[in-house]
Formats: sequence, structure tokens, C-alpha cells
Amino acid sequence: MGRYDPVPEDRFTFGLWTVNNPGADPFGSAVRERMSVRHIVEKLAELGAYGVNFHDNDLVPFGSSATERDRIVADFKQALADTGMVVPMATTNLFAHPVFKDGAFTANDPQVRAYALQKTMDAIDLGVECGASTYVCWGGREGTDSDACRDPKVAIQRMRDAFNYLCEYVLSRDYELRFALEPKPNEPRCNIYLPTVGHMMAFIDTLDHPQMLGVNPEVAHETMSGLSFHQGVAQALEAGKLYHIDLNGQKIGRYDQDLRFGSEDIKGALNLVRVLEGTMGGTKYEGPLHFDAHAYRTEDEQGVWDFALGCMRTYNILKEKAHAFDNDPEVQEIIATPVDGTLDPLLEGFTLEGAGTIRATTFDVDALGGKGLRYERLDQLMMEHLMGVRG
Ligand code: GCO
Ligand code: MN
Ligand code: MN
Repeated sequence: MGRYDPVPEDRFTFGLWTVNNPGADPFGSAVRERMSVRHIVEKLAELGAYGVNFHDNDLVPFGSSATERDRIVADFKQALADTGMVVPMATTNLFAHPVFKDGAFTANDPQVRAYALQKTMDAIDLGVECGASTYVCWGGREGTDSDACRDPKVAIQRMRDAFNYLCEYVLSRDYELRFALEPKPNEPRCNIYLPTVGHMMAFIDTLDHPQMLGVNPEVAHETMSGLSFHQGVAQALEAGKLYHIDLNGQKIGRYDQDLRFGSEDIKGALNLVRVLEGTMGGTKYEGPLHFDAHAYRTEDEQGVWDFALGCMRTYNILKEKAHAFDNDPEVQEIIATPVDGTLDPLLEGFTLEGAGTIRATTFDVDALGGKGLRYERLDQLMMEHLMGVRG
């Protein structure tokens, strides 16, 4: 086994929908046969993954009878038991069926909203039965093409009603389950409600049981908005709200590309891994490292496994680079913060006396403003670590 090859302790997971993506796009049909769930579980286990996640309909096709559902679940659980794979997360497909074309929890028709709750409660039961402790909600259709169709304030109220409802459902069943809400700015709708990590965190604070919900940020989604992914992730982690993560790669300003993790913006990926692994100190992310990505349309099945292994190896390589970078003495010297025994304690919080001292201090602003910070050298050191000539 190679030095960077994954092992279950690395906590890497894939959605059934990711490796089973058949390569269709809006301009062309599928290029790969769908694989059986057992085959996917076995292949991912062989590669060293920790688990799989699924939408209700990735496992149980839409419209299956109760008997078919139970048979599928039993076979799936057997595949998990045979391979040692686990299901840390489950989710609902609230976007594929035409019934959701106007949204699910935010649709104008109360019948659609009630159906979305019914489908989600069924899918929560399914997820919990398979061992899931995190429930992801991605509102792909919760948005607009014509903004004339509804008051966005009403949409947010409907979202709030839906999540309060689902939290009560989970509590009523005594499930050990937390929700991770996944923001996305657009696609497939022109504008999607709660489009970024920041919007989502503010929304969660308005719910009845905020501790039951956190965020599931995705590299591609924040990058589509032109935002710094690792800063959004760091804010969620610092607030104790990083309940899950969707790792992939994305070029800025494009459609949701779902590329192999780290294959775009390698410096952004390194900074993300530094945050997740806590190599700069502070809280470390302990949850599953989930890849929500898929292989290029050029690939056959072998290409899918090359893609999956690539995601995991890149993470492990970046993890090593993150440690090496943050332990590099020259890096530490540049980012070491100056210590001022008088002022440092005063900055920890307002006191009348402290404010008096700060206001009476004479600062040499010209000297402070004239000091070079050596961040050019620092960034070049990061590049040299990444390019493999240092560390
Ligand atoms: C997308 C989303 C989805 C969700 C998935 C889980 O842009 O299509 O990222 O892949 O993550 O539906 O809820
Ligand atoms: Mn996505
Ligand atoms: Mn996603």
C-alpha cells in the first residue's frame, strides 16, 4: 500500500450518487452503466473508504413498494456488514421529480410542501435504519426562475416551518440525528434561497432547536459565489456548526463542476485542509470527509475508481503538506504575532480603565505602517511546499 493510500480511519465517504454518476449532462446522454449498490460498496471498501451516503432514491428507487424497500435495505445492510463500511449521512431527493419544479419546502402549493415533508420523514427513517447520524438537506429546487412568483420572505418562513417540523419529528422518534443544511447560490434554479454558508448560519439561529442543525458547505458552491471556501468553513467550525462537508473541485465562475477534490485551486485546497486538520491550532473537524464529486464524462468504470482514489490521496497528501507548512520554522517566524505585555491583556475586553490606557497611549503609526510583513515570502513558501521542493 502506498504512503498516501486511504484507510477507513481517514473517514473518507462518497455519495452513492457520486461514483454512480453516469456522466450525462444537459447536452449529452449517459456514458456509463449504473453499477449495483453492492458493487459500489465493495469497490469503495477495497480502495480504503470509510463509508457511503445516499439520497433515499439512490438506494430505494422512486415508487418502490414497501416489500421492495425492505428487501433492498436488507441487501444493502448485508453489503455494509460484509465490508465494514458505514453510513454516516443520508439525505432526500427533493429535486428530481417534476412535483418539485416549484420547490419542495418552499413551493407555493401546500400539497407539494406536505408531500416534501412526508418524503423527508420516510427518508429520515431509512437513513436512521442504515445507521446515519447526520441528515443533509440540500434545497436544490428551493428558489426561483422568475422572482415574480413569491415573496422571498415567505419562502424563508416556509423553510423555517419545515425545519422546525422536521426537528420535532426527530425528537418525537428519539433519533440521534443532526441536520446539516447545504447552501448553493444557483443551479438548477436561477436563484436559490439561503445561498451561502453565512446566510445558512444566520437562518439556523432563527429556528426552534438551533443546536440540532449545522451546515454542510461545499467547495463548488461557495466558489461559484466567488467566496473563499476555507474562510466559510472556518467560521462554521469556530461556531461549532460544521456538521458535515462536501469536498470537490471547482473553477470560479462556472456551473457546479463537481471535480475531483483538489484538482482546481490547489492553494485553496491546502488552506482548507489546514483548517479541517487544525494544523494552525484550535478546533479540528472530526466528522466524515465526504466527496460530492464525480468522474469526467470521458471515463469508464476504471476512470471512476481512479477519480475516487484521487480524491482521497490528494486529501492525504495535502494533510502531510499542511503539517509540514505549519511546522516550517520560517513560516512560524513570519506569522508569529508580536507580543505586547501592556496592550495584549487590554484587548481581551472592555474596561473603563483599559479604554483609558488605550486612549492615552501614543502609537507610532508611521513605524507600524512602514513595517514590511513578509507575506510575499510566506506565500512563496506555501507555493514551494505545494510544488514539492520544500518540507
Ligand atoms: C448539488 C448538490 C448535491 C447535494 C446532495 C446531497 O449541487 O447537486 O451538491 O449533490 O450535495 O443532493 O444533499
Ligand atoms: Mn453541488
Ligand atoms: Mn453537495
